[in-house]
Amino acid sequence: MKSSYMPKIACIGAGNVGATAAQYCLEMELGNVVLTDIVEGLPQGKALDMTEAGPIRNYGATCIGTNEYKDIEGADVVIVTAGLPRKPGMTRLDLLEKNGTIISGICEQIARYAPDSVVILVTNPLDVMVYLAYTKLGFSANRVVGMAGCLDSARMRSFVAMELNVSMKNVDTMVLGSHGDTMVPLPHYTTVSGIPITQLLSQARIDAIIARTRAGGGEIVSLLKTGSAYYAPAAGAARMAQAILRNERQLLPCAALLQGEYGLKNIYVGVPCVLGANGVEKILELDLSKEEQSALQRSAEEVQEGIDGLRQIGLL
Ligand code: A3D
Repeated sequence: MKSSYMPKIACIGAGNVGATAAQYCLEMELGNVVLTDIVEGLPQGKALDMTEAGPIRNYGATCIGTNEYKDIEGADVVIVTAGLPRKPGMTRLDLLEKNGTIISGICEQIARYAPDSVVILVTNPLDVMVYLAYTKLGFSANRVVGMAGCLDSARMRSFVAMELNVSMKNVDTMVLGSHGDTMVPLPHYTTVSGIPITQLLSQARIDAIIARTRAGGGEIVSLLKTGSAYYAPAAGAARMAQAILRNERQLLPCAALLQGEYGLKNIYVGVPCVLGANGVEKILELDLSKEEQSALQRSAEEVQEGIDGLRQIGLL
């Protein structure tokens, strides 16, 4: 990317997560934003509203809303949040079919109009949808990445900071695995200004933080009653976009394609990744305890079940 070049970010899905990600990208001055949705007027209205906030919030990038995929042409980063949440009465397979069909259609358009982009998937079930996107896009695996670990580790960081009454900025964590009940938070890689939390908190308090992190999405849903979290998920996606667009080589937990790392093959699951201009520049293999390694294995098995489900319904 040339240094004088204004990057282009396409946000596909102008719902809660997509529109909030667009807003963060504008506020962070990451580039010009194109907000896309199938609902007529929705992306146009939100984009105009965000444009009108620019003079007050002091950002100069443009934001346009559209129902036409041709407008994402040449995007450097594409953030995909289009999809449905699981509704009452819907099975996991129903959701796979609905969101899988949406993601497959969107990937065709991305491959056509933004063939050089790095794609950040957010749609659930995350690890399965990012694998589907990888197969449909035909991009190299480093350019297709899923956002979940940034969110899960940000939740854990917040809970540790609340527990110790310290700044969230001092807390670092690493959460591996799939986005869901089988995620693998790593307490011995969780520190406060370099001090492992195992020296600062009792095992019981650490266990409570891990349980709250695993249930983090559900906690927000039960408070909101309708809808699910979107500020922190959108912040995670924008953070990843920043690392890519500014070639920061930030070490962040992301869903990446594993080809033998952690003993896993041909599967997307959350692992520590160096994110830069080429997307996933490197996957780091951490030393895991026996329990953590088998927890990661269980997580991968859950993702594999989803991938098998996609095959069952003919989407793969
Ligand atoms: P919501 O506010 O309903 O927005 C989804 C948007 O997608 C709606 O505006 C739809 O009109 C739009 N849409 C549907 N089909 C298409 C299509 N073919 N092309 C373009 N747009 C389309 O949902 P949300 O923003 O709250 O959540 C979006 C997705 O992100 C869901 O699948 C969530 O489960 C998922 N999510 C994932 C995380 C992770 O951490 C992985 C966190 C939060 C939400």
